[in-house]
Amino acid sequence: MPGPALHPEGGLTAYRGVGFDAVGGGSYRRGMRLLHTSDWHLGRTLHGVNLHGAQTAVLERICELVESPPDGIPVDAVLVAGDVYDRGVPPVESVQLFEWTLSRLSAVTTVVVTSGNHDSAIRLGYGSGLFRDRIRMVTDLGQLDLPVLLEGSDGVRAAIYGIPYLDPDHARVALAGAGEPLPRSHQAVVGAAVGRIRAELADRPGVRSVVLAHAFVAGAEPSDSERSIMVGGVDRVAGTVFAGIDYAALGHLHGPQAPDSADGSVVRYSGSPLRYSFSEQDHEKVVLVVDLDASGPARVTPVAIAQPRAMATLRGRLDELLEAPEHTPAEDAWVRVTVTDRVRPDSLMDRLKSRFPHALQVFHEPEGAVERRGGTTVVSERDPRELGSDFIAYVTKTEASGGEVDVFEAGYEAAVVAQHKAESQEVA
Ligand SMILES: [Mn+2]
Repeated sequence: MPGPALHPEGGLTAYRGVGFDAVGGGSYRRGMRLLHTSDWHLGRTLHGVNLHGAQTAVLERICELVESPPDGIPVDAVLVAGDVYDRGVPPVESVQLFEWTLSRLSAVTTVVVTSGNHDSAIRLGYGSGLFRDRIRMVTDLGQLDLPVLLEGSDGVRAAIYGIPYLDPDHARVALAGAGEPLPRSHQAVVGAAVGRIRAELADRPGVRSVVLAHAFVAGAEPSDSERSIMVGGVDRVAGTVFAGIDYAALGHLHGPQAPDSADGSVVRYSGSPLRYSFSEQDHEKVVLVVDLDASGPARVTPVAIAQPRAMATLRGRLDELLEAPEHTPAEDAWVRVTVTDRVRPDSLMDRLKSRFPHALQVFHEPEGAVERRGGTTVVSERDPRELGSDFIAYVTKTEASGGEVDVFEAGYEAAVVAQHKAESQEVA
C-alpha cells in the first residue's frame, strides 16, 4: 500500500515558480505551504436566519484561494480543525456543501479534517476508511499518531497529525492504555495525545511537525458562539502543551488569535470563516496561510475572507434610528437594535424592518429606567457553573453556595454524558 497522502511534484506543477510572495510580503521562498481553517459550523443559523448561502460563499472563496493562490505558490494541504458541522445530524444541504467543498479542494491538494465538539465523530468520519491519498478524516483517537506525510519543494517534509475533539470522560480511559485513567481534564487528555505524537515524531528527524487540535487554550478570547466544553469547572489547556510541535492548527474559538506557546512552537486559531454572533461583528474573518521552511518558525499570514453581509449594533430612540443618516450603512447589515423610547413603540419590529430589513434582534431598554439586575439568558454557550449560580440566586433570593453550584454542575454533566450516550447508541 502506498504511503498516505504523499504527493511529490504531481498535479500542482503549473503553479510552481510562477509567482512572488505577495501574500507574505517577503522574498520568494517555497517549502511547505498549508492553509488552516476551522469552525465552519455548516447548518448553523443566526437568530433564525439560514446561513447556507453565506456559508457557500465563504467556502467558495476558500476553494478559490487554494485553486489560484494570489502569489502563485501552491497549497500543499488544507487543514480543517474541527466543527465542520454545527450539530451531530446536519441538514442535507450542509452535507452536500461539505462534499462539494471536499471534492473541489482534493482535486488540487491534500485535505486533513478533524472532528470538533459540535460534530458527531462517527457521522463526520463516514468514509475515512475509503478516502485515500488526498483526503484524511481523523475522527477517531486511535488515529491521532498516524500522520499524513507531505513533501513540499526544496526537500521540506512535514508530518501532519490530527487530534479529534477529545471528550475527557472517554479519552482519559482510551488514552491511558492499560494504566489508570488519566485525570479528568482537557489538559490531561490533550497532553497525552500530544505525548503520543511526540513519540511518533522521534523517529522522523528533520521532518516538520503539524498538529490539528480542537481545544480552548488558556489566555485566548472566546466569543458568544462557542458551546461550553467545561468539565470539572475547567475548560482550558495550556498553550505549552504543544511544545516541540512546529505548528498547532487550532479550532474551537471563533476569533483568529495567537495564544501563548512554548518557544519555537507556533500555535494559532484561524477562527471561523463567517461571523456567528454579534459579539464577532468587529472580527476580521480569515484563513491562515502557513509557510514552513526546512527550519525556523512557521510563518503565518492571515488572508481576509470577505463577509457576505455586515453586522451592526444600533441603539437609540426609534425616530432617530429610522432617520439618522449615519445608520445608512446598517440598512443592508444584520442588525441588533436596542430601542430606548420611554414607552415601547407600537409595531416596533415592522417599523425597524422598514429601514433595516435584516434586523434580527430587538431590545427595549427605556431611557432613565432604574438599573435592575438583568434576567438570566439561557444560551448554550454560557458557562454552566455561572448559569447554575444565577439560577439558584434567582430562586432562593440569596447568593448560591459553592456546594449548591457543585450539585448543579454534577447534574449538568450527567445530563451531557447521557445525551452523548444516546447519540452514539442511535447510530449503532
Ligand atoms: Mn466551533
